[in-house]
Amino acid sequence: MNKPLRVALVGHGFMGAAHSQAWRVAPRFFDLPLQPQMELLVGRDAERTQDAARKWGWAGSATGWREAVTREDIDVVDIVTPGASHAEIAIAALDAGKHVLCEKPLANTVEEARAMADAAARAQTRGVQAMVGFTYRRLPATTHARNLVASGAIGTVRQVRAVYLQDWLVDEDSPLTWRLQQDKAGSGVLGDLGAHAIDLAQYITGVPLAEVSGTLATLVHTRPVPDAEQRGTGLGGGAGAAGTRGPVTVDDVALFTGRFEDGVLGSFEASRMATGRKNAFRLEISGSLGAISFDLEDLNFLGFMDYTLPPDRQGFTRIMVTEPEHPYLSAWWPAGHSLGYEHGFVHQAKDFVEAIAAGTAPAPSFADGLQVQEVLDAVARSAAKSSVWLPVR
Ligand code: SOE
Repeated sequence: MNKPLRVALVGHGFMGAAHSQAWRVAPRFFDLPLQPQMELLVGRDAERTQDAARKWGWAGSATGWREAVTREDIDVVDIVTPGASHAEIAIAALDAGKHVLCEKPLANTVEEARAMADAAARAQTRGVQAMVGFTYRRLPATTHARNLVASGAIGTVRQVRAVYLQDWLVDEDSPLTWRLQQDKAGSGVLGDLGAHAIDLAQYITGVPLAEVSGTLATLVHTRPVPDAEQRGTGLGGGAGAAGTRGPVTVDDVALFTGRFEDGVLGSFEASRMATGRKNAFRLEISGSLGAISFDLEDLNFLGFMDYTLPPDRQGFTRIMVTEPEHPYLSAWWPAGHSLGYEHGFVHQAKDFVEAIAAGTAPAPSFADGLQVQEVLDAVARSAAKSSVWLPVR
């Protein structure tokens, strides 16, 4: 039996379920160098946290995150709370010598993200690791896309198009959850879905964004305040308290263009108002020798176009990314059998455990998370200036 790696998870909403499943499943499918043990689940409400702990298989539960940070028998603190508490918990955990996995976006502000990256750098010198949860990097198709681009399969990257669309805010009476409150979530769709688009575009191209020009819109300005009992994902659904509406303080739609460090332009669109689009994250990268396209709603496939073929044979092919030769897949089902959304989280847990065991810095690091935060902040600052808007007449 490998040495145990004792995990505490802080938060038990939607991401709590995804991370719990990942910690449970990762050691069952992958031969890990350390054995994750699900020790402690932390939430605010004792009864609900206990119920969640029982349901997902955590050994114990607690109502204060400090228990996770101070307990000697905890090695990893996994943070899946709303962004407002990431910095405080992560810095305390790193300073206490715990490895930290933190959900995206890393923080609500650049200042918080910088303090977290500094704490992670300090911790690294003591062999303590920190990683931010940009989970979509860990899907076989996106990792394969990155490998293809790095191998030169599409030549020199010439253009990037990233679109991440959901529609759960189309209903004007969708409740005012934490995701719609700036003090809890930092920003709206920009930080929630835009952060994924930024990270994945930079990850697959291997080139950071250098400058951006953006615009944001809030289209429904008040929403029903949920009653205190409302639980769940923060994604709407469920009733708000009858009659009482409160202000939405974040963006519903975010659009921006970006210039990568090599001069390539990218267009980015993130929306919670895209009627009919449920979790439509599409990324297309055009190169001098070909192109790739990824679609989260069709995640077992990767679009690949070989521009070196004779014109009569050109076109996007759908690579079925389900073979043991593809990233992560040899641990799963026989060839041709597909994976889903949750597998990204399992692969994330696996990669994190391996980095901890090897004593190597995992990616995406908190420094990478800080850089994404800087891009988000630059988009918001650009949007606030509105300086590029010219009247048509
Ligand atoms: C909600 O918009 C959300 O759950 C995001 O917070 C996640 O990061 C994304 O994976 C799916 O959508």
